[in-house]
Amino acid sequence: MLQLIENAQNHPDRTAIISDGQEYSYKALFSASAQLASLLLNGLSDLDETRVAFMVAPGFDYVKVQWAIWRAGGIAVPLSLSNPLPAQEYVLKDADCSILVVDDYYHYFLEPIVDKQKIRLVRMADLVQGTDQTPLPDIAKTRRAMIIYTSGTTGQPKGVVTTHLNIESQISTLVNAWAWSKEDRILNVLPLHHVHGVINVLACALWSGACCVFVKKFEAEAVLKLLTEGEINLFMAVPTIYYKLINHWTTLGVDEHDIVKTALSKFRLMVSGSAALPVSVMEQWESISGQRLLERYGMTEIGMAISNPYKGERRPGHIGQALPGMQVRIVNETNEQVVAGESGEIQVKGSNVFREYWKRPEATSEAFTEDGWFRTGDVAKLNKGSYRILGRMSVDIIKSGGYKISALEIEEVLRTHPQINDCAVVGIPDPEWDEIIGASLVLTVPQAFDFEVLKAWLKERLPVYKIPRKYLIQKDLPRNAMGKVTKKELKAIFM
Ligand code: MLC
Ligand code: AMP
Repeated sequence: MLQLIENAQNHPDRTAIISDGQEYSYKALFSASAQLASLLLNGLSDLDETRVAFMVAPGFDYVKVQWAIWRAGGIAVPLSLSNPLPAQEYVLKDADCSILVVDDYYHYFLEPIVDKQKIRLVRMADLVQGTDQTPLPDIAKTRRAMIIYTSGTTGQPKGVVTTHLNIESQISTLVNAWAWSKEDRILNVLPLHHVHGVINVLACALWSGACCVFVKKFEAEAVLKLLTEGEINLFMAVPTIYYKLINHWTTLGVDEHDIVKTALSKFRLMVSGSAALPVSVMEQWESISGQRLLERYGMTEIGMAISNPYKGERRPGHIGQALPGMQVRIVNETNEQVVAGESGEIQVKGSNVFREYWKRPEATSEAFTEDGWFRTGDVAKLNKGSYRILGRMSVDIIKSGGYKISALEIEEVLRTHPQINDCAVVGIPDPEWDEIIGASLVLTVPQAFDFEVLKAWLKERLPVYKIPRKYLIQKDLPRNAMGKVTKKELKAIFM
């Protein structure tokens, strides 16, 4: 049996999940996921890596579905809750999903594309109490477990495939490094189609016998209130979330400031990651909460690779040291390891590292060096024993609100607009979002252009966080002698 699920049997009566004001024990999760696994199997003995997509709100049902897919031998493909229909359709097709599990709310949203996909639809409402439970297959840990879609330097997102072994390794690395225990209680405010929410928060909690408390959506006031109630002792988020919490804190009175500080200073640990933590945010949060944030570095393809220490110096502006079991090196353009203090690409090796990009053998082989190091595309240097991120190799990768976004993907969509002749998209530094998206447009008839109409048009094609926030109307895009758009120059114009 998979270790994560076997662990649940060690503490059947402990609370695994709190969602919608209800508490669910490990025993309940174990038996509900077995029932749903039987339903997914539908008479088969093993799903044999069938891709099972699911669009289910954060909470007990989400975890039940994830465990059921794994226990039935399928590959879990969590869908984003903020993608518009074309983006959902792309994932369902690209991953060749044959089963789609939905809760009632998302069923109506996905209905228009379900028929087209010829996919077996399983509604949470189909799972009535008392469904017969059939024997579940033994799952070899080398089998594929999950596909998470992430943007890269290609136009369309790629499916990152991890095996059960990868996932177990990603979880146990963090459980040990950050001293997780069954006494922990974490608040999960992150989306559950990315490793930060799925692995670092949810899976680490359940592996440890701890409790994961869900909110449906991040909202600064409600989250700060929950954090100060005294029940939760762990929190992990992207820098934008800490920024928004700080902003909300500034609207509170002195008495409330005292309550916040007293409650938050009791937390065992607070972590920031998925994007660079500005030193100003780290310092402000420390003065508000008494918590020195632990910053760590990771990626969908590798889980977490580098972290500041749980005990020891958490250095502002730095991501720390290689996590146990992970090998990290910095290389120059010719792929030679540089000496400490020199900058270059971060490359990593270890059992955390993913298996492949789904159905993209070329992209997979390009992502690794000949001797098996994964090329992260991030630039860093080792500074007095701690890694410091300096930027990214590609200007076409944007990070906004902790989401990785491909400039090329947005350009491809913009170019299909009838009034846009040409365009270029760049990330513009921003204190709240890390970067915001800027689009430079060459229009057919500039006078008659309406941005509100464009925004509505984009909303049907892209999730809200991929929609450009700033626009430039230009006669032509800045180009070098070879005719290539000079994005650094464009960025400077925006800034
Ligand atoms: C939303 N808005 C943005 C935006 N996203 N504005 C600029 N840039 C963006 N990226 C605007 C909306 O248009 C809206 O504006 C307002 O903000 C509220 O929108 P929302 O959709 O309600 O946003 P919100 O829920 O507040 O989103 C903020 C967030 C979210 C930080 C909670 O972005 C988030 O959950 N980020 C986490 C992503 C994550 O988990 N990444 C990890 C990837 S794994 P208006 O005008 O309409 O009000 C990884 C590996 C690792 O990176 O190391 O962990
Ligand atoms: P994703 O593909 O969504 O998993 O995003 C991974 C990327 O997030 C990495 O390649 C980095 O660029 C970025 N990232 C993650 N953690 C940090 C951090 N602590 N500091 C700077 N960038 C980070």
